[in-house]
Amino acid sequence: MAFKRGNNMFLSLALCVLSFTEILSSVSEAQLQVGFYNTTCPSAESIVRDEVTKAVTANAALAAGLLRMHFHDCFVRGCDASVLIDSTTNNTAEKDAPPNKSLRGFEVIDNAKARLEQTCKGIVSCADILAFAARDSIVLTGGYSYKVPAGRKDGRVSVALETLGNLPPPSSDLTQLTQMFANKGFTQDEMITLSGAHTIGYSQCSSFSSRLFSFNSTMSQDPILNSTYASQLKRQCPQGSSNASLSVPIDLTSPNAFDSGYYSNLLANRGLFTSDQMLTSVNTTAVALVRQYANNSALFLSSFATAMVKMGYINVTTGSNGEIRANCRVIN
Ligand code: HEM
Ligand SMILES: *[C@@H]1O[C@H](CO)[C@@H](O)[C@H](O)[C@H]1NC(C)=O
Ligand SMILES: *[C@@H]1O[C@H](CO)[C@@H](O)[C@H](O)[C@H]1NC(C)=O
Ligand SMILES: *[C@@H]1O[C@H](CO)[C@@H](O)[C@H](O)[C@H]1NC(C)=O
Ligand SMILES: *[C@@H]1O[C@H](CO)[C@@H](O)[C@H](O)[C@H]1NC(C)=O
Ligand SMILES: *[C@@H]1O[C@H](CO)[C@@H](O)[C@H](O)[C@H]1NC(C)=O
Ligand SMILES: *[C@@H]1O[C@H](CO)[C@@H](O)[C@H](O)[C@H]1NC(C)=O
Ligand SMILES: *[C@@H]1O[C@H](CO)[C@@H](O)[C@H](O)[C@H]1NC(C)=O
Ligand SMILES: *[C@@H]1O[C@H](CO)[C@@H](O)[C@H](O)[C@H]1NC(C)=O
Ligand SMILES: CC(=O)N[C@H]1CO[C@H](CO)[C@@H](O)[C@@H]1O
Repeated sequence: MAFKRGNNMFLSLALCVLSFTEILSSVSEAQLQVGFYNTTCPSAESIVRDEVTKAVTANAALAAGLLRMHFHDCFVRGCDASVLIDSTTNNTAEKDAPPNKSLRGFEVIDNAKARLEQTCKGIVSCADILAFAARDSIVLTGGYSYKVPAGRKDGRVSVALETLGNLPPPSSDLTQLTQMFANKGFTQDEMITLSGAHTIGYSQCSSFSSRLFSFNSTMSQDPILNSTYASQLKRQCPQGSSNASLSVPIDLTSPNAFDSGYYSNLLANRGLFTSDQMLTSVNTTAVALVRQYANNSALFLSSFATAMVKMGYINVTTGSNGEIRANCRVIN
């Protein structure tokens, strides 16, 4: 009896210790930390900033490319740099799926990674490099800076088909957008905030040409689209052209400035994608936020920074899971 009780006590104590360690480790595995590389690679963030600055100075449009890449990374399998992996003979990777069209800036990440491997080999993950680079791109184009919690590990899987169903197409309506962002833990307001990334960057014609030439069976042009803007787009993107090198600014007024111009465009029916324009076309709650952002760029910029930190947490792998890729394009 005494033995039994003692045994039980020992057992429950052991269980207690076990579950306590389990809780500790699961907490630390779910957590990212600002300044994660403070001691292991103190120059990590400045090296990334330096490479992003060089690239964006040479080609301002790369800022948009790097921001979009972080989004495409996080929405597919979490922020694990799966978007950077090259396809192999056996595997078609995310970057070779249709929504990858015009992803750009891969070489900026490669350059940062090469320097980081020289400075602190095997320490800084590609997923963190992407998160830093997206923040730096926002800052370089005039957005608000924010601290990037880090400590992500790189994944070992990248599957082209997984982009479908995780990345919303530009033809999405408000319900679809709200749902696809809800699937990643975002509210409709946060979806509207993150869509503001379209204040910088460019798009190929194919992402919106149906709004100009084949809207539906009775109308060739989307009637919401401002007709002056539509004419301008038709000059830039002639019907039938499949030239992938043609591109137009998503925010026609300031494609390299991180401002609230995107929302003003929506209110003037100059949203480039259906997915953009739908933010003002059906739901009064959504329109109210668009108006607020159009009228208060400081509110937009600070909400955007907050939403980016949240995006950077989507299904991250940390601790002993995952790896630190030596080359961001190939799993170790
Ligand atoms: C709301 C749903 C979204 C849809 C439907 C969407 C769709 C698109 C499309 C179709 C393009 C143009 C691709 C091309 O044809 O060249 C694009 C570009 C871009 N997207 Fe989005 N996107 C969405 C959300 C986001 C988010 C959340 C971010 C970042 C936080 C983002 C950042 C960008 C940037 C910066 C570009 C310009 C890229 C460049 O110039 O290289 N997008 N997006
Ligand atoms: C890294 O250093 C910064 C600045 O001193 C500090 O705010 C941050 O908490 C530190 N992070 C870690 C994980 O040590
Ligand atoms: C592709 O698959 C074959 C057979 O499963 C395997 O032998 C080969 O190593 C794989 N190649 C790569 C690059 O993964
Ligand atoms: C994380 O991944 C799980 C499946 O592994 C999925 O059910 C969940 O929705 C994902 N969470 C986010 C925020 O994407
Ligand atoms: C085409 O779109 C217009 C404007 O949204 C709409 O009124 C009309 O019913 C649509 N026609 C068809 C055939 O879907
Ligand atoms: C479209 O925008 C132009 C200014 O660029 C404006 O003059 C015109 O009234 C707008 N059209 C409509 C239908 O709102
Ligand atoms: C495609 O567009 C680019 C950029 O405008 C242009 O330089 C190129 O000549 C075009 N190619 C063709 C085949 O029209
Ligand atoms: C508009 O969006 C709000 C906030 O997400 C939602 O509660 C409401 O049901 C939506 N209304 C319509 C008509 O879609
Ligand atoms: C913002 O709204 C106020 C009225 O509430 C208006 O006077 C002002 O012009 C607006 N500013 C912008 C940039 O739209
Ligand atoms: C930049 C890039 O990797 N583009 C690829 C996107 O996917 C298509 C196939 O859907 C490839 O042809 C492109 O090379």
